[in-house]
This record gives sequence, C-alpha cells and structure tokens, in this order.
Amino acid sequence: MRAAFLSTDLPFAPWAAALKRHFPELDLRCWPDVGDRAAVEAALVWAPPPGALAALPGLRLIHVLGAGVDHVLADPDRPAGVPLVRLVDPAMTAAMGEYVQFQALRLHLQDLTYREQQGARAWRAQPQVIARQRRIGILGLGVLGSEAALRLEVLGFDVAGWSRRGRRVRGISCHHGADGLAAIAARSEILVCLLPLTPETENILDAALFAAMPRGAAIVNCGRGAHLAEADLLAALDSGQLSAAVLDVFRDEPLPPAHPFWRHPRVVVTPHVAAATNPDTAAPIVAAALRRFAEGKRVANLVVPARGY
Ligand code: NDP
Ligand code: OXD
Repeated sequence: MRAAFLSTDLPFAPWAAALKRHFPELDLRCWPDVGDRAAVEAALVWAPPPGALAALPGLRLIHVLGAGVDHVLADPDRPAGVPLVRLVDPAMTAAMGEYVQFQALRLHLQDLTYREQQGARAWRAQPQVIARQRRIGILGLGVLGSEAALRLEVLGFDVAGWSRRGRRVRGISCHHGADGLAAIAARSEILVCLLPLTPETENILDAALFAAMPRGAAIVNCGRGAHLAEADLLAALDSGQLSAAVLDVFRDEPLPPAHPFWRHPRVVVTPHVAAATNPDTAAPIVAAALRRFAEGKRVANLVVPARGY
C-alpha cells in the first residue's frame, strides 16, 4: 500500500521510523514527493497543506494523526466520499486525564491565588474546600472527556458531564441538550471543555455561559481555541464572574506574543500539550487501521463528517 504523509506541522522522520517498525511493507512518502499521485491510497494527515488531499485521485482512506478532525473537515477540497479515521490512542487518553486532574487540582487548591500571595509575601489562608464539595463539569463525554470525568471522580470531586446524545458514564451525572448545558453551567465551579470543534460548539464558552456559572468559577479549555469567545473571557475575569482560566488551545497557535492571555494573572497558558500525539504509541494503532483497511475489514473510529466529529 502506498501512503502519503501530509502535515504542515508534524515532522515526517519520527512517523516514518515508527511506522516502518509496525508496517515495514508500507510505501510511505512525504508530500509533495509522493511519486505517481494516483497510486497513493491512504493519507496520514495533521493540518494537511490546503488542496493536497484533492490532488490525490486514488485516495481510499484518510487517517488523521490526532483526535480532533476540525482541521481536515475545514478543507473545502477534501474528497468527501473518502472515509476519515481519527486517532484514538490510550496513551493520549491517559495524558489528557492527567492534565485535567492536575489543572482541576490546581484550581481547586487555589494555586493561582497562593502564587499571587507569595509574590506579595502575604501569609493568608484561603477557606479550604474538600474535593467532594467541589463541583466540576465536563463538556464532552467522548473518549477524552469520559476518561477525565472518571479520573476526577476518583479524586473525590462531584462530577457531571454533558454530551450531544446523552452518553452514560458510571458515577457521573450525565446531561445533554440545552437544558443539560444550563444545568451543568449552573453547578460547575470548574468547567472543562473537551468537545470537538463543530458549528454547534464554536464559541460555546461565551459570556452567556459564564454568566450562568457560579460567581468565581473557573474554566479549563482543552478542546479547541475557537470554543472560547476570548473577549468574553477577559471581561468575565475582569468582573470577577470567573476567577481563573486554564487554556491549552487557542484560535492562533502559537499564541501571539502580544496576546493578553500571556500576562493575565488569572490565566494559565500551556502550548497545546494536554495530550500530544506520540508516534511511538500511535504508529501501531495507525498501522493496524491501515492493515485492516487493506484487507477489506471494518476500521474503527470513523468520523461522521455530517456531525463534525
Ligand atoms: P469524541 O468524539 O470521543 O467525543 C466528543 C464528545 O463531545 C462526545 O461526548 C460528543 O457527544 C460530544 N459532543 C459533540 N458535539 C456536541 C454538541 N453539539 N453538544 C454536546 N456534546 C457534543 O472526542 P475526543 O474525546 O477523542 O476528543 C475531543 C476533542 O479534544 C477533540 O475533538 C479535540 O478538539 C480535543 N483534543 C485536544 C487535545 C489537546 O492536546 N488539547 C488532544 C486531543 C484532542 P456524544 O457522546 O453524544 O457523541
Ligand atoms: C488532537 C490534538 O486533536 O492534539 O489530537 O489537539
């Protein structure tokens, strides 16, 4: 099978080496040096160069080298009938779980406030809240959101989640629909976004949602930058409606040096690292999917383009 690696972002060499170990007979080439374009059957993509997918007339499968597929669906020239598979890697799921646990504990234990107090040499105890008194909401109860919810529940937090179709997760109070979102917002002192970016979820973290949350609540955005209405967040932090935000994803990545988030005392910035794709753990998964496809077997984790994820 000939496959093309298409990414404006990821380096080719580590993927080529890892895939060689798990699928030695795969003829993997890096765009644009793919030889006869009509001979390319599979594309391995992350932020593919615009128009590249449309230039591969023999394409039969697109495998995204990450969990989110918004960057591929946004390509107006994507060959619409070609099946699209996304990456579900247990190592990434675990990494996201750890990130959310860490950031939730940071907010729960008022780390930002104590850092500020340390800067001012202020010895001042804040009221202590224990985990089971802390209400956390998770937007998105898919592979990553449900793992994050379960890990927060293990830490003792009072966790609720929200999904499109009303998914059930053991031990988590699950909601869906507009009423469900209102219920989650009203109860969440910490609200974690692990949604895919779709037309329905864009700007979901906005002034209306913040106003519906308890005063002094905090958000953690690990979904996509376009989930967040940035000006609304800054206004909510200024007014005290929100007390903090942990942001891993941004509309513009890298976050421009002049962006106010960098120096805001109540904003934590991490550079899109909550769950990084790792060729060493992902290559066996991608190789297995390509083999199954080559053998005419059903491939898991197919994206439903009409639904956007
Ligand atoms: P999944 O597809 O497994 O889960 C998506 C979840 O979102 C599902 O529960 C789905 O509901 C819910 N959802 C989708 N649309 C809506 C909607 N309109 N209203 C309510 N709920 C909705 O995705 P993953 O968990 O694997 O990944 C989620 C996102 O995390 C990715 O799309 C990506 O943007 C981001 N990500 C970020 C990373 C980082 O490092 N920051 C790393 C990896 C991913 P239902 O269950 O009903 O279908
Ligand atoms: C992903 C990501 O979607 O890294 O995999 O954000």
